[in-house]
Amino acid sequence: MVYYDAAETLSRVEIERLQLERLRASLKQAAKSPFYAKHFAACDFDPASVATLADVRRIPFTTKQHLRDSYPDAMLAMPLSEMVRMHASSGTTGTPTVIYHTQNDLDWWASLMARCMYMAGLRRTDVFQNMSGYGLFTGGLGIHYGAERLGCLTIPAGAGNSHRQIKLLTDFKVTGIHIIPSYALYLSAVFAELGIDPKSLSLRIALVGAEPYTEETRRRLEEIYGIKAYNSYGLSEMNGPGVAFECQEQHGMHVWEDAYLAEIVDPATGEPVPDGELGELVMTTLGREGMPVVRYRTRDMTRFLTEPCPCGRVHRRIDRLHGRCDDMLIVKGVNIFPMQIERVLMAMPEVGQDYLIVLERDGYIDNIRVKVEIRDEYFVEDMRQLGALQKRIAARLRDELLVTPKVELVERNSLPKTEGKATRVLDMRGNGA
Ligand code: DLL
Repeated sequence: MVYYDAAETLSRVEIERLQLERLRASLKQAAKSPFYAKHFAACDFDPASVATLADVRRIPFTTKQHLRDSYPDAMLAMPLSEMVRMHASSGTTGTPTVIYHTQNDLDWWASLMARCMYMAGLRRTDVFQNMSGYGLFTGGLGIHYGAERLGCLTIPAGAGNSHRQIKLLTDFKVTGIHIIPSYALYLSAVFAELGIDPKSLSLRIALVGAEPYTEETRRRLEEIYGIKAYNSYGLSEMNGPGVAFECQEQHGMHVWEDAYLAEIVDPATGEPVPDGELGELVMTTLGREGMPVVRYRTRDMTRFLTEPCPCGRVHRRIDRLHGRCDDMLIVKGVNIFPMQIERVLMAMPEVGQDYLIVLERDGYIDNIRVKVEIRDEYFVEDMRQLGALQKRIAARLRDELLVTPKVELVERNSLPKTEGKATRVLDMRGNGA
């Protein structure tokens, strides 16, 4: 195995020994914060009593609401004067959640990030363009410091301004990029408009994450750009990017278990699910000193992959994220994840790079309408052909979802665009939906 950090080569026994040692230290550190002092006392939990990794289950979960209630700094385990940076989650609803970092925390995060990038095949000789928003969003600075730590020439392009992105990519012979999947799809349409084939650039590797996407989308991106696209998972509460990342096998993401303790639980009961079964990911920081977070309910649905990874790393892998538990739509009594819809659409060559799911209420009945962008060459004037395409898409969606959605074909660039993560679902059902 070619590795960046010796921690990648640890055996299962060594990982678990290290985790226990770090968990004990981390819980002791957490107890210094006003929030965890109270949280632990409320359940009569003494960090010194932890003898096995399973003992963590005696601690109640930390939720997003706890983080909000601790706003702005009740989770700090060290004085504010020791903190050198804060980030806030991209949460679109309510009070943002703030995460603080000491210099040690940032150093560790940067080296975890560099480890991910090296694993994906990037080296110090690469020219790396970070196309995600800088600022409070961790995809900017988080990835940026990782790329610099690895030694890449790092271009902090930020989000949006597609013509400038393409100019930078071309003029500086960029070989590696970080990009969110919805923007990568959108940018490919801009390339097409400009008559530039992205394959003619020097690009080799893309780090793609921060929002759910399907294997079909990955394949589409790899084909359009002529690259390898690696899935990258993280969340602000656990630093940001660099939590779990694909190796060159591109089959599930290794969670860096020397830095995080991962559990997968039944979202309804909070009990662990058997390995291999779908559940909600729960994460604990094992090394963050400024603001440790214990048993955080991510709301993200995934499963542990149980087969050993051919790459040789034994850090456990999680499956591509199925979406968040709160993203699940219930239409006519059927549970639907938006990613099921994306999977069907992105496998169809006639479908362009964008779509929108609209939930509507017709009297007492919920309906699902999918607006689908169609590629220019298929947007013909012959109504019969368009009608047939519409029917074909609806039939494929029905096979996957078991309810029949209304399909509306739309022209390129007619769906609303955002600069950050895409909004895939528009709920028009009004209150009480
Ligand atoms: O999105 C951190 C990040 C930045 C990850 C850049 C990867 C690349 P937040 O803004 O706090 O942090 O959003 C975290 O985004 O709980 C997931 O629901 C979702 N998410 C992140 N990565 C993936 C992924 C950053 N690869 C939330 N697949 C998480 C699916 C993802 N969902």
